[in-house]
Amino acid sequence: MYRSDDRSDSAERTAFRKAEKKYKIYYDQVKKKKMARPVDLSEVLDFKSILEKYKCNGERQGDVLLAKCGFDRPVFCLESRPGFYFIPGALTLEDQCRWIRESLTSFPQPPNRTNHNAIYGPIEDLFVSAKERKVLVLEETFSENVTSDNTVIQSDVCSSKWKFVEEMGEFNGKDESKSVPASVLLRKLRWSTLGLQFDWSKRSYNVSLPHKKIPDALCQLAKRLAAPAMPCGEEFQPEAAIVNYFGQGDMLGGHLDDMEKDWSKPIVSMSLGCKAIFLLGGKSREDPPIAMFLRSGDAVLMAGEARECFHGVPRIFTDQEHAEISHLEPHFAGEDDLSYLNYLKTSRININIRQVF
Ligand SMILES: O=C(O)CCC(=O)C(=O)O
Repeated sequence: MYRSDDRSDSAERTAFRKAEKKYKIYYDQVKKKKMARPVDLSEVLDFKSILEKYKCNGERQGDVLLAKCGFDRPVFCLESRPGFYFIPGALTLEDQCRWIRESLTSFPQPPNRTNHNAIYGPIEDLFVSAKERKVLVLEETFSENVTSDNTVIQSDVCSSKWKFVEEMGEFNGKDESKSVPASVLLRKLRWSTLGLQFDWSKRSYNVSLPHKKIPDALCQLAKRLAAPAMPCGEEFQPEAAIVNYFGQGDMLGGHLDDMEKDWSKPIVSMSLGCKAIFLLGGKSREDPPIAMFLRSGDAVLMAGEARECFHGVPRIFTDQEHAEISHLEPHFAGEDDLSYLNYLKTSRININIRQVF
């Protein structure tokens, strides 16, 4: 699994790891307050300003080239990383809001799996339960034994199931090791999988696991975004997606996405919510990675040789640190939407969509 990044001594010394350490968030205690340590961002590629400069003077900027692909907005690529494409502001505001909502409500719903499955089994309605301050508790039923004097005693647990209950009432008095607030589970939601389900323990797609198709509107969006990186005349077929959820201080360690059969087809990766730093390395962890900002609405495509490149997300910026989510805030300002807004202020969501076969 990518989050348990390889931390052997040799991995610690690679150029990729050095960059991760450079951009990762560290905190200092300043006058009893926890403050994010300032980091030098001068080498981070900023496609938003590259796009603005391009619109003004159409000039090429260093390693960055404009892809000639007939897409309806500028698509950039990197001369040193063939197969990598960056589409700044690819998603409309409406799309960003829609997929943020879906990522928190429908995408983690069973039969889609999440990182919580391994411990709690399938969990229904996590986001709504967090909003309603519910608590997940382990409900156990016991087998009953009758003693010789006809006393009924409860003995072994014969079945157990996690279920949400109201915070007050039923939860009171429960054993705390067998209960967890929905809000904590929402904060600890790291991934959900759509379409064909990925089996993280085997690092492969398990077609026998029950699954629903990726929603049609998301497929259409992915097909449109994938077009600049598709082999001529072919259409992208979205079959699986991983939704990554990042909270404050979370990172996604350097990894390769190598579980799909055909690397000529791109991975379509969309960013939502707080700004992040993305590291695009080379084929070896020793290759110094290129750092770039990812903002809400940006899309990245990785196809061909870029599929063989290590990549990861060492840092997200929250609303206290120029997360650049102010354009989203008015759209989640209604009373019913405050839970989305509270979540968004310290979170980033990434949806990456894959053609598996
Ligand atoms: O969060 C991102 O932008 C990258 C996600 C990613 O690399 C992955 O899920 O493989």
